[in-house]
Amino acid sequence: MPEPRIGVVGATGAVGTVTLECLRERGYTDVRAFASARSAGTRLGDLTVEEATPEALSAGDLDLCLFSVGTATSRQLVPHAVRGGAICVDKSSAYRLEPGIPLVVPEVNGERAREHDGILANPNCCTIPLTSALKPLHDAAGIARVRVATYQAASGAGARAMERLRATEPGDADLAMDWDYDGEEFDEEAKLRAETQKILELPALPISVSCMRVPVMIGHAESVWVETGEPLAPDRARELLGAALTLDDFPTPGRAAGRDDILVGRIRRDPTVQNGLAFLVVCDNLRKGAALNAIQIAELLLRARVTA
Ligand code: NAP
Ligand code: 2RA
Repeated sequence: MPEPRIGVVGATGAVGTVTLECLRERGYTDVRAFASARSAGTRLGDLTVEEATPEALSAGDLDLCLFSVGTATSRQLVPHAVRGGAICVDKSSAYRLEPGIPLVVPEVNGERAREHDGILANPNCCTIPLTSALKPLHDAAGIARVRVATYQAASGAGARAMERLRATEPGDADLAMDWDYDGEEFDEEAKLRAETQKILELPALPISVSCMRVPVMIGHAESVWVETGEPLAPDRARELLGAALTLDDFPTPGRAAGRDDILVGRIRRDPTVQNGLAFLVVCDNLRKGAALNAIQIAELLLRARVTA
């Protein structure tokens, strides 16, 4: 198969720079970097950043576009890249809940990727580890209810937020809730619930979410409480979770940062409910939470092209 011609749109951002790194690590060489007019002409290693205009993206010389720009910019630019013939994997929330657009975690619902019509959506960086942990538990015992508390790193809010954290004195660091608030919940909480329901194909699954930004550079952690339909012993849950994720007694963002796998630990009974389990999942939000998952989605399609 010829080397895919890949455009990374949002290449100067927190996710975009890691996307370029992951592509390099995986041996892709025909890669172009796109960002706004502000960054056009700047250098990223041996790449010169191009402006992501409708004309450039629709020119017909890209097979795959990996978008990590804001939601409004994705809505504006993705259709042009599709028109030019590229398959687009979008990491914003623009398309995630649109009917007919696959929202994919390869290890959870990779088979859905083939149903695309040019656009595939990459889930929120908390949804990817959460669904990766819930899927094997659901397959074994059925999931009846989920409660989640997140501890999300500054890099989840982008490159500028990382700079702000670097400039913060340790004694001044604080928790934050920097998402849109509707008076009851943050949009981040609604996204995590709705995306999880879509990926697991459990639209009525009760999920209660509470999100928090913590002064950590990389790595989102989530405390998860699950009620299963059938009893599931913690030892059996550990076997199931260990087969899908990486067991770690006390996973932390520091231990997950820079890794491609999802860590899971503190697996125990939740004695406050019937059939209750509690555990902690942690992953690098820029890698498996964003850049890497999107590349893995694309690889499902590239592989399918080779075997077709
Ligand atoms: P970021 O660090 O702020 O980067 C934003 C990128 O978008 C920059 O490269 C920026 O280019 C580019 N951009 C902005 N306006 C543009 C325009 N009009 N045309 C072309 N490019 C434009 O943000 P990020 O954290 O990488 O997040 C990017 C997207 O991924 C967001 O939708 C976010 O929700 C999603 N996401 C992020 C994470 C995470 O952990 N950070 C995880 C999952 C999903 P300039 O440098 O030229 O401004
Ligand atoms: C966050 N989930 O951490 C988002 C990524 N943009 O805020």
